[in-house]
Amino acid sequence: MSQRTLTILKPDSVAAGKAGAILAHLEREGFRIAGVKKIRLAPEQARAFYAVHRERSFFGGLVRFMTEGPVIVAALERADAVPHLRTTMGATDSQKAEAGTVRNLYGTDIERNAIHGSDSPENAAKEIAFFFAEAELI
Ligand code: IDP
Ligand code: MG
Repeated sequence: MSQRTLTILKPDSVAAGKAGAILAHLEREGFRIAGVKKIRLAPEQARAFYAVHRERSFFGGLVRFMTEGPVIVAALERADAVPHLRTTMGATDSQKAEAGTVRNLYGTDIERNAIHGSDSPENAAKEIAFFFAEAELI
């Protein structure tokens, strides 16, 4: 059964001109792009998106990073999209991400790690609705 997940190509990826390469990597992994847009997150939006981390010491830095420049958000579809995207991304810390993963190839460290991916089907549905109306997904 096909599943949807949300990805964000973070400001580091977009600024480095790697958005196309990362989307191509995801398509090679069998993800279909159901919806995509380039936006600049407002601080309030970044705080809301990462609200689960608001008590963490890295929250302020994360919000600053996510709002420093434009991002590309995309709703992706394939079988087991949520776990498969997490595997394709690699570990949170780019320095520890497995060889050939998006974070290993394009990330820098534990904060500037190139890409976001939803961590559960429930959060994927919420995160997709955060950025897309159902009519924008094809
Ligand atoms: P994930 O993106 O692999 O799901 P989370 O733990 O959900 O990782 O953290 C969300 C984002 O917050 C990470 O992708 C990264 O950009 C940032 N982050 C996580 N842990 C740290 C940290 O210890 N220091 C700085 N930034 C962090
Ligand atoms: Mg997470």
